[in-house]
Amino acid sequence: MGKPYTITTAISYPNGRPHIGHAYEAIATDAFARFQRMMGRDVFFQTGTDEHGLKMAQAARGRGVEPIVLADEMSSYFKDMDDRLNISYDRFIRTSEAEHHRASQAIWQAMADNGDLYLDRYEGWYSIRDEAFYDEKELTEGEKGEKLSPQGTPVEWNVEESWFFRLSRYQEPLLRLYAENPDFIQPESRRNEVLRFVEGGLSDLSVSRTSFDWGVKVPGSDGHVMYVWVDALTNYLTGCGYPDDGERMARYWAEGGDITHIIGKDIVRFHAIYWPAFLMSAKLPLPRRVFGHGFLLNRGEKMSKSLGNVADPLELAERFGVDQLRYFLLSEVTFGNDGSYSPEAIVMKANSDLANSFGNLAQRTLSFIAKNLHGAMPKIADGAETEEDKALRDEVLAACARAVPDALDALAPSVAIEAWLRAVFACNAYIDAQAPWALRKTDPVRMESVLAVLYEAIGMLAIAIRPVIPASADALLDQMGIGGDDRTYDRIAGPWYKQLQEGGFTLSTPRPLFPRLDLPADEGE
Ligand code: ME8
Repeated sequence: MGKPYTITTAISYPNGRPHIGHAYEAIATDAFARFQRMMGRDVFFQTGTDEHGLKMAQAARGRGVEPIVLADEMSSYFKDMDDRLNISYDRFIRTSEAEHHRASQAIWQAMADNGDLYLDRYEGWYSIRDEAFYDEKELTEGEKGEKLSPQGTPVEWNVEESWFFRLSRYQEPLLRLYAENPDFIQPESRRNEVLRFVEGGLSDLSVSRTSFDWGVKVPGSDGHVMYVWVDALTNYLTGCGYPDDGERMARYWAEGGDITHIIGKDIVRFHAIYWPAFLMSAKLPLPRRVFGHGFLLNRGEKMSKSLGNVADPLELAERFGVDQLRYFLLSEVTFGNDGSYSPEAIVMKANSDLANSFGNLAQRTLSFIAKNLHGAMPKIADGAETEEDKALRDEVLAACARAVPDALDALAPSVAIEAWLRAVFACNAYIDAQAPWALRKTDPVRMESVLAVLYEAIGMLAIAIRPVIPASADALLDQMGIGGDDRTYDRIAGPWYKQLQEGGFTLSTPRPLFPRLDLPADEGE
């Protein structure tokens, strides 16, 4: 096994069904996890649901059920979504699990032992929708003069006895952390926001509630449940074996470990400020980086239940295909920026890049081989390789073995896909220029060389794009006879092609992978 690599999504509130924003985060994180596995890393990928807190308690009350009943039902939709979208998580965690309660109580105890928790009275503003406390100075005014959080959600005045975490103690250690690890918060814009916030001073944080009981019990303090974010953030440790499984912790949550949190931009404050402060207090290792991705907008507009424009990711996947949706989301949106989706945009992208460019390249090359060479692997005669052949091979190899992995390692999927697509275009230009169908009569030896160059290039392209469109890429690789062990970045250059030739592999008539998608005429009005 290679070096451990831990990667997580946020855990979602299962107070409703998953939306496309949840799918986006899961898909991006999945592509990174698959990529690292293909690099030989020992990957642990965790996702799940965040089931405690007032928001869940209220949603359950609204339906007249116990919170756990709502959580059981809704959490299963999130898991179904992940399974349907081919999300290769190693662990789907639910914060209502006993194991997670134990981890949360253990980190609480560790923070208490460090002298960072004290009992006091909380008076201040709280947003149930954000499950967040806000300072008076952060609030804005709504249209009717009501107070709103910086996220635009309603806030209420809250007074209760509460445990406090001495966050104020951590201003200097946090600023040092950011200074010493410039990549801790990404992208840059998010880092600047956090820096400004922390430089402005940190107040102690209320970390328990007494007005409801749907949460993790505070050890030794009857009537208190933990503030939902304390237990939610701890989910990352639970999955890594905290507090009992030292071996697992040493593997996936170690000092200097390669630990990445992928989250949305609205919850960067919790992950980049509270979370490292809790971990420092409990004397636990810190993650390596927190990436705050952008928001998905429906045709440029914020999604909301009241606007009725919240897209169901499963409906989109059903209609356009899982890999088409994955490809669209990862190529269309620069990771870190907001992005917009619409059925037309998905159809356009899937048709132009997958059906017309890559799919067509594979389909016409492979069916030509199946038909004209009876599926036998084409060969390049000794010394017959031309400058054009070499140039294409070099270009495709550079994209697939360097540009794509470099970009995926840097959490830049759209950059990876751009490099990949340029290599696909180069193959299409090559096939048009070499015109193997014309060579069939005039120069069959040269025709075989051209087909051999293309076969190898298509194989490399299929391997390189696996993290993004795993099912389609694997279906193509299956057809091409390229085995599982060869589907990694370090074996992209072979010797698989040579082995196929020597082993006498024969190609069957290929099945098309990417049907051209149509949009109903009345769509998008
Ligand atoms: O925040 N586009 O849960 P959540 C892209 N339970 N991403 C979006 C999005 C959109 N339109 N809307 C939401 C929570 N997200 C907490 C997390 S982690 C210890 C606890 C992202 O269900 C959002 O930014 O509201 C977050 O990363 C994830 O979806 C879950 O959001």
